Amino acid sequence: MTETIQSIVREIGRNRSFLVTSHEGPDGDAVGSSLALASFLRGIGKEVCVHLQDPVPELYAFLPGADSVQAHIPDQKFDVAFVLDIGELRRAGAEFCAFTRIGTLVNLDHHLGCEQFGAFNLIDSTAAATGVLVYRIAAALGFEFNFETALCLYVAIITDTGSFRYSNSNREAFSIAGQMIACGVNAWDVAEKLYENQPRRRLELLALTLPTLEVIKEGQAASVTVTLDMYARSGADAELTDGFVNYPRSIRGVEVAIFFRQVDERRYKVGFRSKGKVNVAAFAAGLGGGGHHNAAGCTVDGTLDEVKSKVYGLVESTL
Ligand SMILES: [Mn+2]
Repeated sequence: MTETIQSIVREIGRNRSFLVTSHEGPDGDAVGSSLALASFLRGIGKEVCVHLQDPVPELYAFLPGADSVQAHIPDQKFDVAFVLDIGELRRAGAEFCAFTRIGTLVNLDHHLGCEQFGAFNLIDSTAAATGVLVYRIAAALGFEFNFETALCLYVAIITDTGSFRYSNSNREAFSIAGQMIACGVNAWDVAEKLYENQPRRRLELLALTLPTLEVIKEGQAASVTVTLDMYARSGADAELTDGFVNYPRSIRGVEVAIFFRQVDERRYKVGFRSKGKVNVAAFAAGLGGGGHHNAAGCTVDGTLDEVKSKVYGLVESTL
């Protein structure tokens, strides 16, 4: 057990009330790791409040404890606050950042270069998900995982590893998933809830999006585009475009996929995905955004043609 985990275990042992939070626009790891930590802490008799500034996405509403997530922090003091999967503290939201009635701040994260804002910082970029760090803490305390905790941890790991396809799908991730299956988690039940449960309008939006495919730079880069007009025609919204960028990336020979998503008359969010050889964080940074080696994004103002020529220019001159 590392010294940091030992310190966190000690903090858990000698305190009673806990606040747990994660980032804006929570994904499967944010929700899963927060609820797993809450479930574990409640399981050992602690008082826990989970606060997320944005609502839990419909997709993760089946997770045990999802209905107890608070949009606002209750007016009380907490002995310990856990901040999960965040990269930088400001992503916890204005309400949490202004909240001062906290004894000890603990930071659990697997983002490379996460800020060390906690009294204790358990940061390990080799962990496939923040859920893995929650597992390590609970395991260090000898916690016997129940079905509820196991389901939350499994979802944290399966979503952050792209169903065990991404390069972070290491032995520890498979090992923990295997233990969670032994606790009663059913792989197909979870897959069905996460991936076989799409609203029809998502496919209708996808059907409008795929004809926008453009392949550039001798097949090394490809893009798709979603416009406000397509939302209106399909009845879908931006939340349902999650994963669309994987279609251009899936083409043989494509190293970089680009997703243009209109957010205003003359404003586009631009998402980049890499297969691994190209660092797309550099593209996003060149346009005022940021991100990781394989996933990054930025916002660019202009008409679609202007935005495309700016982005394509950068990609073509760099690739
Ligand atoms: Mn994560």
